Amino acid sequence: MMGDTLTYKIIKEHLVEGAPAPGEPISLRIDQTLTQDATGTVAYLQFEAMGVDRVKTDLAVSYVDHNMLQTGYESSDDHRYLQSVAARYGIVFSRPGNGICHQAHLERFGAPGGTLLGSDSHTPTCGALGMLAIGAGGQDVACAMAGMPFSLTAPSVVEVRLSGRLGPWAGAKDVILQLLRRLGVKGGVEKVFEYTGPGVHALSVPQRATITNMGTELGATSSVFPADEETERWLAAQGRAEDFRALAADADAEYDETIQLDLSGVEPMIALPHSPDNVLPVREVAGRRVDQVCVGSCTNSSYGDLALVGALLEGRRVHRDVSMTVSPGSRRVLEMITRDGALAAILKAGARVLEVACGPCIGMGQCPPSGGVTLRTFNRNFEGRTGTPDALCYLCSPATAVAAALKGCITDPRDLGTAPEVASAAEAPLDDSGIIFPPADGSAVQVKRGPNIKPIPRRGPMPLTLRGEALLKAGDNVTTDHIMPAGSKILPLRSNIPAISEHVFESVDPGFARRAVEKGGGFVVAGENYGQGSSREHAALAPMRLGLLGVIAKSFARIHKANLVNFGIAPLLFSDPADYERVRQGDLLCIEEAGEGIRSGRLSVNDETAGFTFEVRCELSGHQKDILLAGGRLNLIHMEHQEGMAPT
Ligand code: MIC
Ligand code: SF4
Repeated sequence: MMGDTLTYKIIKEHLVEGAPAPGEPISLRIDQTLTQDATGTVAYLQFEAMGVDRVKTDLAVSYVDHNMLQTGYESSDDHRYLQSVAARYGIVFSRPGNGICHQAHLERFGAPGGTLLGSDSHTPTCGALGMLAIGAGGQDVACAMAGMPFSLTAPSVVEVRLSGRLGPWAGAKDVILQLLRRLGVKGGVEKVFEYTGPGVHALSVPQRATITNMGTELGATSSVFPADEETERWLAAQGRAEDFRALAADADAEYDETIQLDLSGVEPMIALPHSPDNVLPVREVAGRRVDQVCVGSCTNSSYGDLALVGALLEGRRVHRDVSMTVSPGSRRVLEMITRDGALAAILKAGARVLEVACGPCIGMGQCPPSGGVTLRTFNRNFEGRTGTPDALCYLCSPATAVAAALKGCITDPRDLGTAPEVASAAEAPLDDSGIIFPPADGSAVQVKRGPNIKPIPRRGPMPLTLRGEALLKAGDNVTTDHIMPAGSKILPLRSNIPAISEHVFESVDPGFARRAVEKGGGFVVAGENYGQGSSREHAALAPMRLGLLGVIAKSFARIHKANLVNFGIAPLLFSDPADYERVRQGDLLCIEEAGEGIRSGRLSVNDETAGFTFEVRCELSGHQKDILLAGGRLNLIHMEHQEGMAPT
């Protein structure tokens, strides 16, 4: 009998149902949840609709970090709603300014060996602490808060065996960019990446977090590091030594795949527009002009990252043609760089310091100039995500970002000479001033709703026949940013599904929303990896509101597929990918006896316009089929309640 991987040790400790083997449907007990404001309002509206009196997980935290501009009353109302709902139901509230959810959770709450479910796709960041941390839609997180286990396909486990140590100018970002170059944005679907080997110990916890954070861009279910002496030291520096527990895979653990990576061979890398896997060594694109440089985001906003930026900018000036911004990942990071002088160096060099928030990463300000080139230490560079449709967005490490800010063009940081040495943490007193803990009994708390907070629309059970137009024919790798854009104009509508649904597919096809309504709903036809990127369930909820019946694609991204099911939209796979070529936008498609087809997993689609029939598959667990046929997860929960059954 072979030993266990770290991933399966945690899975087995939390297993509620199913066989713990790759590909099997399993459900896990969830210890902690996190939400952020852009997905949180809808998550809590759904939680409220479940009629539970208090959260049932060990810990639930509600962060406010995305929607920070408060350009109108909408976001302010959302924040007030989130704070009141937290107090009412026993949820810890992280106030705006306390931190970007993943950085703040890593510092304050993440713990080795636990499970964390978050309504944000970068939740795996806490895998840096030896935690199994998974991103999901808000509905699934709401169910976890209500005490239900989380269902998923048991992942296969890829060992990434690290040797050597990073050279002076190479960063953790370069490691994950190199993996993205090798494996691509769907290389990790239904997989967990588990880091092992002698190279692990030379990486600090925040460096590990950069890697686990961007494992999401591989499409991975999660990424995880062992909990070792470095983890223990780092947790002690956060005043949480008692949360440490040593954890690693068994020495004879068997992996489904192994990738060897020698850290000493990693050189500065950069992702070119418009995909995080479009990666080249920096030196191959050196010399390209740069208009903007942004440091921050949940990927690269730790103390170590910003201390490096401060050290590199010390005594230098940002190039006159470059606008540079720096956003600290947490109040604690800001406090540290204030105390040790890095902040002063950043300011003196001419960079702008933004508030502690996601900021430009989610298009909240700092849209580049038209046709502009922006270099960001972030994790996504999908077309249009910056808020400027024709901007060119590159992703790189903080060192590469500073090199470009100083020179005005893409520059290999090794050209800057000797690399400064920086620590991964600095002294700062522990400070919970940005956190509001809930009262022991919240039953008297009034939940405050603003006029922009609208009830979540629901649809009825799935009809016998699904009939409608192929409203859109899209290609491969459609992102949730394409389906449901974010940015400062649309993000304030996250609590108002009728209003936000008018923006579905806006950047791809401005007429989509109106057409969908006029035609009374229909289908989307797409290629591989449909719905990659964010966990935003708005990318399912808003199309549901427009009448979308199903998406027929060659393959789906994990979280989005689950979100489609949760809102009663059928995720269907072409049995023969060649049929994708034959269906045209505007064709009338009809699926008879849809319920039986969903149950059996095979359905036949009649393209009435073109006059042919093709087969599609519906690959879902039994529970997911129940959800889909009920027209969504909340419907099913209510049906089960009415039948007097406890939710499972
Ligand atoms: C993102 O990076 O796209 C987001 C914004 O953090 C999303 C969540 C959202 O859309 O609210 C994510 O990654 O899940
Ligand atoms: Fe925020 Fe960007 Fe991280 Fe999403 S990827 S959580 S928007 S910083």
